[in-house]
Amino acid sequence: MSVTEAEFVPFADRYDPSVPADQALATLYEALRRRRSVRDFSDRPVARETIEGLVRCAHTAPSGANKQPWRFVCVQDPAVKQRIRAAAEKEEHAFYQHRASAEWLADLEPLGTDATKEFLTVAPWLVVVFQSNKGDDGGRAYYIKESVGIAAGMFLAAAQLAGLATLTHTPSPMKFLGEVLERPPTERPFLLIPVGYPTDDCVVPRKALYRRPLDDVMTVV
Ligand code: IYR
Repeated sequence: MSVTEAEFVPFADRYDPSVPADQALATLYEALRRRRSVRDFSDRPVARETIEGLVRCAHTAPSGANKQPWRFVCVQDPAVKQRIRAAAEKEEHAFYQHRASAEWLADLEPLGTDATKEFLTVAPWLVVVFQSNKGDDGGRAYYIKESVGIAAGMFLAAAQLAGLATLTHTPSPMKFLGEVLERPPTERPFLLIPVGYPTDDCVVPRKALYRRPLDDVMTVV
């Protein structure tokens, strides 16, 4: 047996989809289709162990050469959340006042967003996903955006299954997150995900309910 062969382990005993595909998919689809980006968060707490569970799920993601080029900075400290909010609102003011194009502002109109980001101090957790240009071994990483995007998607799905609300927030530019959270220069902010529960009177934009027909997004050849 060659050295390379010796590096492989049997997979069959780790791969046992005991639930029929259609049934498993129906369960997952029912959960995922209900997900909406939420901006009205309550301050109801979420246990650190739950957040850890979400990161564990995200961390199962595939990545280029399995370098796992992500870091999930989970913020619960009110003072740090306050610093993030102040810096984010500064950028957002500039965005809404002069950085955004007319087309972009028109596209945002149905979402009712503005520069005030109360959720950044109200949500019990802000999970800031960073992309690292170094792999787990300190060497280079590959397909970084793709890898981190997949992990972030899995985080959102896990939160949804756990009955938690999330928002995919991208204050622009996001550079301040690296500074506030004292991350090394090898890490760049990718996505800011407030995690918690919606308020009882939380609303979501009607536009958020719409999904393009499957034929618009799926092609079979
Ligand atoms: N970052 C801004 C603007 C914004 C941009 C997009 I694209 C959205 O889908 C929503 C908002 C903000 O958070 O308000």
